Amino acid sequence: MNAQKHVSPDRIRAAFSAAMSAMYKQEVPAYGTLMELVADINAAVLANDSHLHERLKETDSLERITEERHGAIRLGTAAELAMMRRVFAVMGMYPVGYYDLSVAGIPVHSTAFRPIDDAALKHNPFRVFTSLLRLDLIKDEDLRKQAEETLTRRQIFTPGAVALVEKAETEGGLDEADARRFVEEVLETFRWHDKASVSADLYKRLHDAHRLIADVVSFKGPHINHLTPRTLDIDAVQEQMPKRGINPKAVVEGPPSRKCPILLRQTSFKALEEPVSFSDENGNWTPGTHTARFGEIEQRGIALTPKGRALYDKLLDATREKVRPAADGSNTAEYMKALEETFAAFPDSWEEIRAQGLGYFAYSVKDEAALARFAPGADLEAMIAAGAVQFDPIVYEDFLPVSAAGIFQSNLGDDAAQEFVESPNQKRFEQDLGAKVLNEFEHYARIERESLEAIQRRLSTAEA
Ligand code: OOG
Ligand code: NI
Repeated sequence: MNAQKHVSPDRIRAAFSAAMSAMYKQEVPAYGTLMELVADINAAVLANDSHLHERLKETDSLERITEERHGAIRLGTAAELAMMRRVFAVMGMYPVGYYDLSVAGIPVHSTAFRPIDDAALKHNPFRVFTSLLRLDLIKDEDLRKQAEETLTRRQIFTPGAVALVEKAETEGGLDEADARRFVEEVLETFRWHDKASVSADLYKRLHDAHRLIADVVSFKGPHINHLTPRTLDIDAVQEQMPKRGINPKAVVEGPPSRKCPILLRQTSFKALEEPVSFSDENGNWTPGTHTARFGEIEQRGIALTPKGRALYDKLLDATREKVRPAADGSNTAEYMKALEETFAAFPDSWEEIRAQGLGYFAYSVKDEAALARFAPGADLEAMIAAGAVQFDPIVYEDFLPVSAAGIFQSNLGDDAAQEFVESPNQKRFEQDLGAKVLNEFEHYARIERESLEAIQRRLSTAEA
């Protein structure tokens, strides 16, 4: 076989991410405006912070700083999810994490398809937060059946895309020309269709059951519903969105702004009401509107251990018990204040976060000469104290269910809050997916452990 002629999955993913960005900017001009704002603010932050500027240059990520980090889609059937897994695998993206959104009144469960190892993330970090609609949570049986029937009739992948996935699987990759065609074919699945595949009447009934159900069932495919670049100052972007004519959601999701950032902060501009048309049985089109597509930004911090995550969840719950952020923004200042006050209980230095076992760190050699004085099996704390070993926070590359719910809600219209019975069902999700998802905590723990093992190996070889 001619493996040497195969394009690396990382390069296919990078090409796909760039193609998605170009398509989405054209489809949703407000997203282009958001990208410009993010680029301006990132440039301003870098101009004021030469240390950060140097670090990004060293880690080779300066040029790619405003490239998209993730996007999101919502699928309708198990078969779509299983095929989507195979499509993403061609691009080196694998399912990580299980997110149950039913807790937040949204009838989906989700995973994120993403590059896993460090080199792949550095090459191109693009992930797709992928949700599967849970028709089992629709009470109206008749409507559920109609939704199911509508979904089984559609084919969201082009024949070309399916053929190229099969080819990549049997041949172990794609050559240059096939990789280019693959990106073009796969892009079609994510494209917006303003002609709905249901009647205005069915759309309304789906919409009344839940806006998200209408979004998934009524169209030919799972249009990309947002893309998300990285910002170096999320509060500045949030504040300046209105000045550029885009309407931000009420609050930034996640932890407050801190010296030592933890997990993930994110915010979005609210989804736009867009013209669509519905078909009737005579083939006539009736005009209407649909609200689904938006733009988002994110800023990431350290990955937390289960202990750190439990503390984060506890503090977030405590904040929301004090002030529940209103969708109309009427208590935003109050909420942000409560958030900051409550999170004062979360240590804000890397030393303390490490000492309390709240976050994951990667360890590396800081000073060879100092390290040479230690024997195999040496105590980590002693090596750190001697300046031989240093630790750096491992960046959280995954998502947060409460934040995701906040992003969903603000983009479904502010009246969309609804109750569903909380019913996580990871087993069912994995059956539908045709694979197990990687547990994100185990993954970060492994990165940390491997960094420690590498140091111990250095001690043994130095001895020999
Ligand atoms: C996905 C919302 C979740 C995030 O960044 O947490 C998400 C959706 O609205 O389909 O993308
Ligand atoms: Ni998102």
